[in-house]
Amino acid sequence: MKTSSPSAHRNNENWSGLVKKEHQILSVIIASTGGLLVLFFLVAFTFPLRSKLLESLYPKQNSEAFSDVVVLGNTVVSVPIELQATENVTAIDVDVSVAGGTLEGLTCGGASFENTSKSTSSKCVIFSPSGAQNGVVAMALVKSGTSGTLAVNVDGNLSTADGNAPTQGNVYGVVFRIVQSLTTTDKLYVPVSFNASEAVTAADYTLSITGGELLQTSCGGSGFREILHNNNNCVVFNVNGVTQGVIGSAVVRPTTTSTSLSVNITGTLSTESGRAPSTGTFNNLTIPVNRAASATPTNMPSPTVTVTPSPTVVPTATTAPTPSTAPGTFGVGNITSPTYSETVGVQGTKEANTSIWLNGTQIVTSNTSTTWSTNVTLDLGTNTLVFSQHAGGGTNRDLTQTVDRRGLGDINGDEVVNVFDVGIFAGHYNETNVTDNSVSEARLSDMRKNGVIDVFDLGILAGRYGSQYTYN
Ligand SMILES: [Ca+2]
Repeated sequence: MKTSSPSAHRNNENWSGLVKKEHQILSVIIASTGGLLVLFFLVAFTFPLRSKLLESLYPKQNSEAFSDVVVLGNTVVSVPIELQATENVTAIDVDVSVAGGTLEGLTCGGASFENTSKSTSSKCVIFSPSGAQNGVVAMALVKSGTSGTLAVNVDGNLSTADGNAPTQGNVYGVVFRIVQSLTTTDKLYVPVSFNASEAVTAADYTLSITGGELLQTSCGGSGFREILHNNNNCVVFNVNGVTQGVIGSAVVRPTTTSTSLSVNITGTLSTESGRAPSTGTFNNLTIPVNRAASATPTNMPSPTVTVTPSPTVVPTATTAPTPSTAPGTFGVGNITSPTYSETVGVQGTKEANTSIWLNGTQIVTSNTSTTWSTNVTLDLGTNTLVFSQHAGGGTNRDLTQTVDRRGLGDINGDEVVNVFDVGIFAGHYNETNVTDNSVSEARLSDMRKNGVIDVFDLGILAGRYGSQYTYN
């Protein structure tokens, strides 16, 4: 028999409401792809609310006034596709085309937007159960040509939860001028990439620049989606895992006196097993600066686009143990370990007219029943539970169980929620039918304990990222 606390019931009700909403959104998507396009209103040319800062760095596609952000010719970069809207957008279809280069790949979804289908290599249908007004919703992997401009053009249909388009909103690509060498007046768009000997499912990296300054960063690409983004630090994950890829981008500018600009990438790569690949490196870049064409650059503040993680819910857990011995003899049901649960229900069997004790404290007074149950509160770390059956004055028997309780998000149990936990999580992302009998990595990735490892669990993991715990 399962037991749960009142707070767990409330949480379950909240989540079931969200899941219903998610189903409604999916229904809208299905209806629209079935031809009821009235549900989506084309807003691709609706004038956007877009910050001056982003406008200056990333002018919208088809603009006559091209940005002075440049990209080196014959270079593969990962380009963010951004949402800007006046209302919460819950569903988007995105159609990407490239001029002046080639589209090499498309990663659908951002931290708050989930990919639901990708009909072709250039299209995404994505949704956000909670809705969002802005953020990166996809990353295009593009290779620049040799001259002219590289334009990542995006057509998007946006829908709010009621099935209507937002009053104002759009999704944006980027236009770059292609250069062959860097001058001190250029703001250069550079890729962040890695190579590894094994499939990498998560990366946590930080950029630093020598001979120049960092103006802006984007996280994701090559199937990697942003999970966290703080200034020059990115945490990204890829459910499939790849041995190499472009997982982020940066806009950099050389100083007026520099003869070369270096992009230094430090961080950690993780595989699905929650450890680093045997060999894996980020690809640092050093780019010569052509001083002949230098001029005084204008000051440019550095904006960041941050995707807000979804809500955090602490699961209250229950276990439904099966008594290990037949009624009439003393037994303790198995307790799932490791667990995040602070309180677990324990059931067992006993002889009639006996009491049950836990670690020297009586938890069930002597009675005629041949079964018993109790709730046990766990400390973080290792809990040694010694259950005893007492008959009269003596102790009949001791049964010991060891239960490992971990802090939420610390899947591998090393007292910190970091990229190695994300790596394990990514390896189990989208799994269904997760139960107490599943492997512990899957059980601990299902932080809501609803049998499905999905974007809500990702939101919890993002909310706990960087947390440190102390285990006994
Ligand atoms: Ca950990």
